[in-house]
Amino acid sequence: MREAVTVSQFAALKAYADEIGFTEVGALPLTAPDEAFKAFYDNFLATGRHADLRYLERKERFDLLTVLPTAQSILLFAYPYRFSSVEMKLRAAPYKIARYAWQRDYHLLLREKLQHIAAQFSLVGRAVTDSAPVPERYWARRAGLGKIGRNGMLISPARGSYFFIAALLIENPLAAQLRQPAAVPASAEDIHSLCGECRLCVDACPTAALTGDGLMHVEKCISYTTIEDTRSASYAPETRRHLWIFGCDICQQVCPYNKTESSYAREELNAEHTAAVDIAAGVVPASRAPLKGSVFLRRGLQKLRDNISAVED
Ligand code: B12
Ligand code: SF4
Ligand code: SF4
Repeated sequence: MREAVTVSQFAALKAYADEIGFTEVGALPLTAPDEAFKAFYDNFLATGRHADLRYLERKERFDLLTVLPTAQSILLFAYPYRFSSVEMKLRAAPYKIARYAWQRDYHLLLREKLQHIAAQFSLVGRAVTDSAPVPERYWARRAGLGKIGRNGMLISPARGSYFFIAALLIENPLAAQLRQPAAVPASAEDIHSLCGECRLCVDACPTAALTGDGLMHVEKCISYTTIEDTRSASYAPETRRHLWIFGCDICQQVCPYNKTESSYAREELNAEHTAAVDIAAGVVPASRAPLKGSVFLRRGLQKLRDNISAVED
């Protein structure tokens, strides 16, 4: 049995995490997701909302032990990625690239950071950020990192939604004082308390992808079309003028929770990748080499070219 994470160790871990850019940290003993979530998720799949994202059908997503069979606990982290320097470039760019894509690939960046944290506090485990079958918003919400908004984003009432979620599954148990009872109110309550009557995101979505209940029709979302869909993007004329060629931030841009100073990350933590600057200018490199270390690499050059053509047609 590994040593338990104590209250003082967790406080020190949070302080260290803050130094390296994480704004929130939550901890949960390993447990199964509640039945309400499972039913919700099954319905999401049964109604075909997930388009052709077949990996979302993997039922291991309900069982964290498939990710780390010896796990005892899960630590959840929020890592903000909105930088004022990028805001300026994005405003001036002829083609729009989602904010998250302007920096080093977050899979690499955050895995390194979580490994640092694990090493610093002698924790044994596995770092995950969209790299294993884990429903991250669900666990992060349950760990208290935010609430689910009408746009489906996990939103911190204090800091908005421009943050990644990362998880560290660990073999270490949590001290009794850290084993807070996990209250899991229905996500509909989140929208009620967070959004109230606001529907700005739903009204702003150019493809009517959002259904107003925190869910979306994935195949309609520009983020899906420009990143995940293996076919060439084809846009309706009214959508083209928005010029998003890689991801989409419209339903976050309009959200009042992202209108505050505290939705920005500390500028010194910006790990900007130069590929974004060129692509946002409409220049796709001739080879894959300049994309190394960026989120564009996995999508390939042809997909980028196709996305640019799709908004120009
Ligand atoms: C597939 C995927 C996509 C797909 C589909 C998105 C979707 N809404 O399902 C596409 C390509 C469209 C996409 C787009 C984006 N994505 Co994405 N995506 C994922 C991925 C890999 C899986 C999501 C998933 O499981 N979807 C299935 C649905 C059912 O689950 P969900 O929307 O994630 O969460 C719902 C449930 O958790 C539910 N819920 C939560 N708690 C509870 C409790 C109960 C009781 C119940 C009933 C329900 C419930 O509420 C949520 C909203 O409905 C995750 C990473 C991961 N491994 O989780 C990232 C992730 C969700 N994406 C992320 C980001 C940043 C984006 C974009 C902003 C990127 C961009 N700028 O283009 C957009 C945002 C679009 C939007 N409005 O959601 C972040 C979100 C961070 C945050 N603060 O919420 C994640 C977590 C990646 C990460 N590690 O940071 N994404
Ligand atoms: S990311 Fe863009 S297309 Fe997708 S739901 Fe939000 S506003 Fe609509
Ligand atoms: S824009 Fe309004 S409705 Fe949409 S998530 Fe933000 S507060 Fe909620």
